[in-house]
Formats: sequence, structure tokens, C-alpha cells
Amino acid sequence: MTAATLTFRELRCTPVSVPLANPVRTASGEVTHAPLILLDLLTEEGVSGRAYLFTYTPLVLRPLVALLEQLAPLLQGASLAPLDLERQLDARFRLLGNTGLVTMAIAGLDMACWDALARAAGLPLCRLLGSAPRPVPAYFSQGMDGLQRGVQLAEQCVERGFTLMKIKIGYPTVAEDLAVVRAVQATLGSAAELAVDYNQSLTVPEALRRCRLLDDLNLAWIEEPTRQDDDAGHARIARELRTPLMLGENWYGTHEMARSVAAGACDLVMPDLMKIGGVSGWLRAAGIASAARLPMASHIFQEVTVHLMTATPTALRLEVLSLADPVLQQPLRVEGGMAWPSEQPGNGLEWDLDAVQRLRVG
Ligand code: SMN
Ligand code: MG
Repeated sequence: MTAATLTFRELRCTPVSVPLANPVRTASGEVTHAPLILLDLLTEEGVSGRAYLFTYTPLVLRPLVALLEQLAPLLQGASLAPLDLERQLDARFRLLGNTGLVTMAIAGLDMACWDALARAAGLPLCRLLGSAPRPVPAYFSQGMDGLQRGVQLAEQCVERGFTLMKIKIGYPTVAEDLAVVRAVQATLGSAAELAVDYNQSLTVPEALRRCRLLDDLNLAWIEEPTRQDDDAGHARIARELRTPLMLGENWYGTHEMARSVAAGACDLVMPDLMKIGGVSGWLRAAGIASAARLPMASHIFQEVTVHLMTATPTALRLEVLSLADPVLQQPLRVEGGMAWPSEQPGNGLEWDLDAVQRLRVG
């Protein structure tokens, strides 16, 4: 059997609600449990591809499962060719628009297809893509945890050997932002740099006011200070700052990335594996970043993105923020601030079926 002979047989979608050890509090909302859809793509040849989707809110778990279940029959008997599949499904949604849940569903199928192809070839995903398993510099990503908890997490960051930490800010006053940033930086000392994430919470005038004050603190980056689709606003903020501006987790498809990059909206990019279009979308995004010479970080989905970062010419850092660990047999290996892709065939995702049963919803 070769990878080319894989034929789609069935898609299994399992919605779960995963409690987070560290709830992700942001200035734009809190995530205490990760609503995930675990995908198992079965083939006639007996190989299965796995992936998971993160829906941010449980309100769209059932609609997204329903959409995936509508798409599955269209794939019946099709050979697993992710680029062909993507083209066919994109064409079907031309009038509706390939964004939101549609992009998420297509991306999930894409990720699972690439996993099945890698498993059938007996290769870790990174090798199938032309690179090789090697450690990827990572960063310790945390939420909006307040000063005391932020200092405790900074101590953990240093203990674990990370050289970069991210916290979320956007407190009621800029004085609170500055106090937390300064306390965390003092704890990190020379061991690690700090990045901050406003999660789109500021108006452009307020972002200019707050970021000008942050600009003297030698931060690694300032992320999404204003609404993610305001390219002109972000470009204005980026022009005014010395601190690099980071965007990307909310680009639906590489055309949105290309639009923001062309507008000069960011100095650094961080596509989200799901929203950018899965493995196929990520590879195109890596091409855009490389052509524009923009350093490229990742956004969650750490277990699969770590493979892709080894094949990303301008790879910057892998975000370590675990959403799926409780349902995985083997969480991502992270040591000394570095993350390792699985060397097993595929992307390394294997479900802990007892945990899945326990955490299953609907
Ligand atoms: C983030 C947003 C939503 C869920 C998890 C994490 C955050 C990030 O914006 O940059 O990772
Ligand atoms: Mg972010």
C-alpha cells in the first residue's frame, strides 16, 4: 500500500469539553474549558488520520459537528488528496464564503488527511513535508492572571527553561497593565523576554496611548492591540512603535494574511493552524511570511504545529498553551523551553479513549 492509494471511508466527530489547568482569561473573554471536536478520518485501507478543532465557545460545537457530518458523504470513495479536497470544498462554498465554521471544517479535514498520508507513509508529518524532527524554540503562553499569579507563572517559566513568556493584558487602566508587565519582567530577569497580548480589546486611540508607554519596556512583541480585521489601525500602531506588532491568530485563510501583510499591519505573524486552513493553509502562509521576510510564530494547536514549524523558513517560536492534553495519550514533549515533534508516523495525536468518554459532550 502506498500513501497515494488512501480512500476516504468515514469521518468520526467527537465533541469534548476539556477542563483547562490554567483557564485562559483575556481582555476579550475567558476560556475555562476547551470545546474541542476530535476527528478520526477512516480509510478503506485501514489507516486513520486524526486532528482536533478548537471552537472557542461550546455554542458552536454542535453546528460544527453537523457541518462536518454534511461534508463527509461528499468525500465518500475519494482518494485522500488534501489539496484537491480543499479546492473542491472551497468551490462548493464560493457563494456562501469560505470563512468561519466553513474554514474550520475544511481545515479539520485537511489536517486529518495529512495525518493519514503521513501514517500510511510511515513518516512523522514533518518528514512527509520535507523537513525532519528537531527541537523547536517555544514560548510559555499564559493569560490575564493578575500581578501575583503572573509573578508565580513567571517563576515557573524560568524554572522550565523558557526564554520567552507571553501574558495577556488590557486591564481597566494602563497603570495596571504596566504594573503587571513590570512585575513579571522583574521576575523573569535576564532569563526570559516578555510579550504581551491585548486580544483586540483596545480602540486605536487607546492602543496608541497604552502601547507608547509599553514601548520603552523592550517587549518581544505586542499582539492584537485592536480589532483583528483593522489593518489600517494596526498599520498605524505598528508605524508608531519600536516594539514589534504581532498579528495572525484570527486570519481566516491565507488571503486574509496576505491582505494584512500587504497593508503593513504587522511586523510578526502567527497564523492559527485551524483558521489559516490546516496543514495546506499553513504551508501557503509560511510561503507568504518567507517572501515578506516576516518571522512566523504559531497559535495553539501545538502538537501538530510543531511539525510545521520545522518546515517554516522564518519560524520564530512555537506557542506552548495546552488545550488538549487531558484527551491525549502523549502530550507534546516540551523540555528546556524547546518542543519536539513526535517521531511516530503521523502528527502524534492519539486519543486517551477513557478520558474522551469522560469528557464527551453531546
Ligand atoms: C488565545 C486566544 C484564545 C484562546 C487561547 C489563546 C490567545 C493566544 O490570543 O494568543 O494564544
Ligand atoms: Mg493572541
